[in-house]
Amino acid sequence: MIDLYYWPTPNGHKVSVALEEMELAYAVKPVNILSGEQHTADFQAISPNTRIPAIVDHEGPGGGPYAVFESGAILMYLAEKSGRFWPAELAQRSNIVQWLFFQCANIGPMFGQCGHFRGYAPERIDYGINRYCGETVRLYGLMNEVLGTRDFLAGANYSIADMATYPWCAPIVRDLHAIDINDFPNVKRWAGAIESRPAVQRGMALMSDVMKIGDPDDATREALFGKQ
Ligand SMILES: N[C@@H](CCC(=O)N[C@@H](CS)C(=O)NCC(=O)O)C(=O)O
Repeated sequence: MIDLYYWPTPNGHKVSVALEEMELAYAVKPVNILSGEQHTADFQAISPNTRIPAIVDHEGPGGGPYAVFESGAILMYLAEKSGRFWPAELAQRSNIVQWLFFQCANIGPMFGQCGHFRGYAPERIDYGINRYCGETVRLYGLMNEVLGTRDFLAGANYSIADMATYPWCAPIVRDLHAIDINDFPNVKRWAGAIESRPAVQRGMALMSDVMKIGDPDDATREALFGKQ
């Protein structure tokens, strides 16, 4: 059994989707990041950077519990463990790892900051919006180009790179980022194909009743960003 330390956000969804896709048994351990539960010592022992998602695999590599933090590392761990979405051939696997790192190093941070300056900053700061939302549009353009040459980010097959990227391009997140998906027809086609997968629908629906993006009150802002 795998414990999933989770809250319904784009980074959380990467792992709920992957667990559903790989048909691995898991138990959800909610970590309410809006009320500061990520800052407890117990959670920090599992996730040193005090961010969700994290997992504890109770049948880990030594036979006992094994904790993994950072969503990209979790996806690679689950793919290796399940043998699913993890091709044996080196070039195919490396393509997946490249696009997974691309997500973790670019899409996540830039889209995240675009959302921060649009939906969370206590005052409007045009420089931040222009910088990060400009990068977000550039990255959509890059994905649109790539997805004009193949069905999925890393090639012909759906992979953990797509599982990592799709939640950041889901409709509720696009709204926050002021992205019109019709400007990026290949991304639109790719997102539609991913959205139609039952495992994606189950993973994205996990705890969706408490999902809230943007518009924080003062207590939530303090839990997420500390005292300003
Ligand atoms: N690089 C990390 C980022 C994780 C992350 O930023 N998680 C957010 C939710 S999407 C979080 O836990 N935020 C709580 C906080 O900022 O205190 C990963 O990919 O796992």
